[in-house]
Amino acid sequence: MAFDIEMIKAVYARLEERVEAARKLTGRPLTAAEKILYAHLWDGTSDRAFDRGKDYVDFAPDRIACQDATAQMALLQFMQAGKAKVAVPTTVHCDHLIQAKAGAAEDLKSANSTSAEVFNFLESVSNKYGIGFWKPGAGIIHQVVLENYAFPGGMMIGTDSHTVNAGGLGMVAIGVGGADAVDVMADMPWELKFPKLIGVKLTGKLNGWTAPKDVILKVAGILTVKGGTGAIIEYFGEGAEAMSCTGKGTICNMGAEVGATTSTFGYDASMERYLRATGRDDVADAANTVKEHLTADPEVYQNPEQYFDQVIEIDLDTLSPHLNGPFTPDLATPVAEMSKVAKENEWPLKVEWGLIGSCTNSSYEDLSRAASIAKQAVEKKLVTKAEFGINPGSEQVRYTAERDGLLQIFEELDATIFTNACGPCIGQWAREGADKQEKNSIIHSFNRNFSKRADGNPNTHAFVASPEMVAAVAISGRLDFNPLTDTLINQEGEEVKLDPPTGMELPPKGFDVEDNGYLAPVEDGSQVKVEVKEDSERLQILTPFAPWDGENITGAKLLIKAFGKCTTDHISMAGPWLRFRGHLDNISNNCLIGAVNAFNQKTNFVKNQLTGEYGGVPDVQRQYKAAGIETVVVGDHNYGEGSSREHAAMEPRFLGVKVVLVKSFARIHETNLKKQGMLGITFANEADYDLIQEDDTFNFVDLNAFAPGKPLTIIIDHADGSQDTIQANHSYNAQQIEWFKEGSALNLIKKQNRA
Ligand code: MIC
Ligand code: SF4
Repeated sequence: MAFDIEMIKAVYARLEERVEAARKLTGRPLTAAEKILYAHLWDGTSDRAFDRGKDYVDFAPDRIACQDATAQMALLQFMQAGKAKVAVPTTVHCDHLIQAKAGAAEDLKSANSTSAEVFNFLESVSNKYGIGFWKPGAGIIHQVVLENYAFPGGMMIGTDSHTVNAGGLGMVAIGVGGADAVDVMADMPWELKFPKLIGVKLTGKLNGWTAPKDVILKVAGILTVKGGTGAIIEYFGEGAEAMSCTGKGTICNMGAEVGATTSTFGYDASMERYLRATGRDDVADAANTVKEHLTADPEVYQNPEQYFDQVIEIDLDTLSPHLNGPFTPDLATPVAEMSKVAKENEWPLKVEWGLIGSCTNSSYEDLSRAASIAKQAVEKKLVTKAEFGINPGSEQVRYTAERDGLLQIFEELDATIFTNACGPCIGQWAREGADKQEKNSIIHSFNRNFSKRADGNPNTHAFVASPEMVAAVAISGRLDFNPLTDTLINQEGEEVKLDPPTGMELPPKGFDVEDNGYLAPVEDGSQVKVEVKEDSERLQILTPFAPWDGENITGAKLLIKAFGKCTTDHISMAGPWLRFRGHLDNISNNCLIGAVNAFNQKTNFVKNQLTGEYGGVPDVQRQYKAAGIETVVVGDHNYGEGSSREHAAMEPRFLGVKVVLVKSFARIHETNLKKQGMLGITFANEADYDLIQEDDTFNFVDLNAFAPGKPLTIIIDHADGSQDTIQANHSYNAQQIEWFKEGSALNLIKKQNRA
């Protein structure tokens, strides 16, 4: 039986009525995404249709998922909310805190000892508040969710940007910061700006070397890292229907890389097959009874231009495999052009590592397709040139793949099988020699390839590709190898060619697993003790942020003007810092250390206006704080792109930064700033970014009249005595202004709970 089947049935029981009501309100046929959104309104119904991209709407998600690196802060906040139990089904997954080094068995053992304190904390908080707990080694959050919890037509949120993976099973699944999750855990509405709708029509059929990954690599090239911001991407067409459910998951997963709120597909036969194969006949049967409401109305897919804000068409018959990168996931190069492009850009052609895994591409089908290439290497007597590392997505996938001989094929190529966990994808990789910072190339099936992400080396050029392409490129050891046309020389000096991959959508003998790693919470958790040691360096009980004094911010100094790309990895780096995710004071020592200072192009080197000396960002900021001086961070476009980690908002808040002023924000980060009581605003005139100088002081003129839709005026004093007056826009609604006033959204929840 599926988890929470009664909840799922209840969603289906009210679906028809709600979809019908939404059709009346909008007066037209609906997309699949709209049906799910309207079926999950907090108030049940609405008296009007929502304005896409404008209206803030309260939703009631069906479930929540958290991973270990973000769950700590989410649950530390939830503990402050004064509730006995979470209001909707919630799970915690331990996957980010396991380093890939020697191989699964050893690595897991070592993580269980180094992070024992954090795992024990998460296990006991989960037990106390009725949260399902997936132990270290059980798998990567999004694969485990797809295998166990996702259901067509459902809505979920998760404290990880790749929560969107569950769109592969027809959900609207959205990545959020921990404070958003706390709202829902505490039985409050969850607010989201009603998304715009992008339709992607997939004609033709995937074939040869082309995989679902290539669809999203292509879409990323078209939309770029911010082209999907504020929108839900809905895929449809014959090409969508012909694709596996986990393949759809891959596509939805990387929708995070174009900034999309989420991505989804209408319910179809591939989803039904996947539900049945993963032991959820009950969900499949229930979904079949409301089938027509789990996909768009037929008119929508017939005339998509009339119903979506933007339509993209991709012909899968002619789509070619892509390699995206380096340093950004939207730099898309078709394999056939790589030889030319790599040479022009002086990207290292020798590939040192091929990594297969991450929440994006670690399904049974992924492993089987990559294994079909690996097998050819063995049979055709090729010597693998690069090293191989594999992270299966879940224990169920790993167990089944081992039973079916897939992992053994990789082992014949001397691959290391790492734990079922994120591993190198999040910098949890003890890569030998990375500290030498040599220029090199690697290829992986992950979703992100920002500088330093996998191994901490800024000179590692990481390219993103499908698992089968990773296998082929790693075997050849060449970035410019095109398996469609090129040959390789084997041990016997013969010229051989790799045949296109073959794979299995689902294991022919069914999935199997001995211990899936799940721990159910006790019925009544009131007696469960949660321990946080006073002197712990990994966990710290939160102290509420101070409320706003109602005055204009004046005399605020510039902390840093960030130049170019400033992702959450730049603001709050992962890798070695993951260990401090539950300790706000300690993790604040990584605050903005990866951001490039626009005045000297260096990282972690900013001017302290009080002393005139240069120092690390956290140090300088702590000095301002000690002197009682508020500060401003200035940034470029899509500031806060990437992860959902709210540490990127909490750290500056904790250290005393008051304002983040940028050209534009990534959605999750903007919300995280608001939730933590920060002032996140945008230049009304983007060119004003250029006016900001190193010794600037900021004075707000009308913040004391802070109101929705009303721009703010800031007078900037420059060191030479001159001044500029600029306008800043904001997107705070009345409720969010309350968060700002109270000091944080959590402060407001606490106040309301006391009332
Ligand atoms: C990531 O892929 O960057 C992460 C690590 O999974 C993050 C969450 C985090 O920072 O903990 C994400 O994508 O949200
Ligand atoms: Fe883990 Fe990487 Fe997926 Fe983030 S993107 S959840 S780090 S596997």
